[in-house]
Amino acid sequence: MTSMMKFTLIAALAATAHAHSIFQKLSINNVEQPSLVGLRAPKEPNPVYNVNDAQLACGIRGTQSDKILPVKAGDKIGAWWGHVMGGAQRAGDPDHPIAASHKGPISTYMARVDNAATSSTTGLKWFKISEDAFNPTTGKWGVDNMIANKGWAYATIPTCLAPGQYLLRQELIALHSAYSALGAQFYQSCAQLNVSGPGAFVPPQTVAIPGAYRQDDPSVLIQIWVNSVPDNGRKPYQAPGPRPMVCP
Ligand SMILES: *[C@@H]1O[C@H](CO)[C@@H](O)[C@H](O)[C@H]1NC(C)=O
Ligand SMILES: [Cu+2]
Repeated sequence: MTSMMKFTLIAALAATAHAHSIFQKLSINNVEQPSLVGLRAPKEPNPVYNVNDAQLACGIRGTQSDKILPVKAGDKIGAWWGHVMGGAQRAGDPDHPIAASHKGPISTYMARVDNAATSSTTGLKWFKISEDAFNPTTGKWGVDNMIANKGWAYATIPTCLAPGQYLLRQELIALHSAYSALGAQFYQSCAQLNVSGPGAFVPPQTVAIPGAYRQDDPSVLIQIWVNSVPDNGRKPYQAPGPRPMVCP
């Protein structure tokens, strides 16, 4: 084997081992925003593994926009995922928007902040607004739906929500190696939003992130491979954390 062949082989193996993803762009009612505008996002497509890591809130510290995006309660927010910053790593990249092996749920949370551009992520009170976990009838995970949507996963700002500034956190959990301790991969970025609207609802039930998950939660430490298929044996799967809020 020549050294170039060896290098190519090692590079290919490395790329396979690190076929991760970054939530790096937003849309508001299907209007795309420029890359990273209004976002706090990792620079590299690497996940958080430890559910007690402070970076579970908004991802591995990377870029932080100085923009706060104006949205209305009821708006449809899109999160766009790409294999590396910018999207595909190369033409025909099979691991863009994420490797198909990375089965798991996609959940969206929000937390009220005083200033979405500058707020710390420590001590925030998060509530879930939507989740796309797993359909045991079809065997499709939230990640499968995101891939079918060319990297987009959506959530709607609850119509009843009190106006104000919020961080919106979308989390993708890849469960393909979650059968062993610290095997689940947590990917997330946070959008900086200024929500307007007639609502007044302040969700009474909130969680801390980190804090909401345990490393041995049955939805975090889980063998989803049954007979070599990553479909959880078609058994129901509940994403970790609280259920999404509902407007009164
Ligand atoms: C948020 O929106 C409200 C209502 O439209 C507006 O008065 C306020 O200036 C906005 N704040 C920021 C930081 O964009
Ligand atoms: Cu990965």
